[in-house]
Amino acid sequence: MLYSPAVLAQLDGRFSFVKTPLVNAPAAQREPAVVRTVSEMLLDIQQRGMDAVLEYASKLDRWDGRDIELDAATIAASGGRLDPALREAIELGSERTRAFAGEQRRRMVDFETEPIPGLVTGVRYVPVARVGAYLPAGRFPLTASAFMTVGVAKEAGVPAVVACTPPQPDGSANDAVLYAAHLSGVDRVFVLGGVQALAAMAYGLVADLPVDMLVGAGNAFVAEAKRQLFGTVAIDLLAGPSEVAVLADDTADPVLVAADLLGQAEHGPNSPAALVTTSEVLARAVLTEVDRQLETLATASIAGPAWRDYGSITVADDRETAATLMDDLAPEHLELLTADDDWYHSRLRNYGSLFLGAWSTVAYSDKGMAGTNHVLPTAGGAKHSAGLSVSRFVKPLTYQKIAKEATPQLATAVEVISESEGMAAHKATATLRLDRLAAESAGE
Ligand code: HSO
Ligand code: ZN
Repeated sequence: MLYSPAVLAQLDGRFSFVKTPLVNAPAAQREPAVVRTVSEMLLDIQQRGMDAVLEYASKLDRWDGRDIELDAATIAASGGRLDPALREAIELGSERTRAFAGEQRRRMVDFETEPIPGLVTGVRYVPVARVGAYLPAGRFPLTASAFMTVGVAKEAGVPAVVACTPPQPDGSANDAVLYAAHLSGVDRVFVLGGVQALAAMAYGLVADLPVDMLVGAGNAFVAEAKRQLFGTVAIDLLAGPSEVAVLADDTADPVLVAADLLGQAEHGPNSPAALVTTSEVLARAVLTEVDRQLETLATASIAGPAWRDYGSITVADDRETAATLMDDLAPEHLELLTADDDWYHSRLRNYGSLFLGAWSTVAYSDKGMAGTNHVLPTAGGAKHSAGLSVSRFVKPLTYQKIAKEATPQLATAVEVISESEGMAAHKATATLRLDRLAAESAGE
């Protein structure tokens, strides 16, 4: 029995506990109209190149015909146009994010092993050569996205990282986003938004050559463009609406829990926020507290509908049940506010990023101050994937050096397997070497 009937009865029907106790985000948008529009645009851009890109920029973003590439001096000067406190905060976030990524990179160590004499196998970690980052600047500019994409790619060792960011109404780029990209080590920046930006990077219409990988979040069209360009390039992941889940017990402060739920519900009217708790008392208190905080929240027009339509509160009988529910939900962000945080930490396996303790909150990572990445799987994607990190930009390339001594064992076994499969040419590559070996020892 997962849910206390007493709680269910009193939660005024706004939360459909029993039918759909936890609500995943809608999967990355794949509405037919979006799919069609994006595929038409990509085809058009592929055929007509930069002319098509500029036409879309003018039509969709009212781009006014200036050079879309920003020169290095303009990028570098962006910091000077910011409020000093904002500038310092961006410097801290950039530094922290790169430091964490650097730690991870240093732990990806090339290695060699010699399973038998004469057979040496190894791994070399080689970064992809060219990355294109999309830096959104829509309803919210998400300044820290540049740390997460550009900065982490640079720390991974990617030689060329280019970025596109959409124009603001006056045609300029957002200075905070630009400064974040600059500190993150971006090589070139183009003021270009949406599908046309991703296509231009993937098809090599800007920055001389096609990129090998596209990263960064955006709206439904941007996500769909990445999905359709996957294969031509690699992508980080397909992010849907941002989500948060809180796992709390009777030791949690309902004021903090409510604030942290609304903290991500603010992203959009379809952003899920889920509370799973072992305490019925906390469940009631959070329900009341969310409504209280919404009364004065400046973004209540977004967070309110998100909470109403995608919010959920689930009362679990015990911590094992709570943990199982969370692993099934596999939320993008998961906060633990319990007396058993360490137990949950070792027990849970599905989440984008985990926040332990009442003093840790998602926004710290969102804004780059924790140093961890905020590009994370949504809509249950955490069951099979982790978020963006240096490891996504680095390919573990294998190699083998094989010498004479290993030949008898390898070649004989390969002959047998190839023979059984009917693969004569494979077999011949082994037989030839065995023959050479025999001839050499006969000649000695
Ligand atoms: N929560 C978003 C990232 C973000 N939120 C940045 C605010 N700023 C996706 O993880
Ligand atoms: Zn956020």
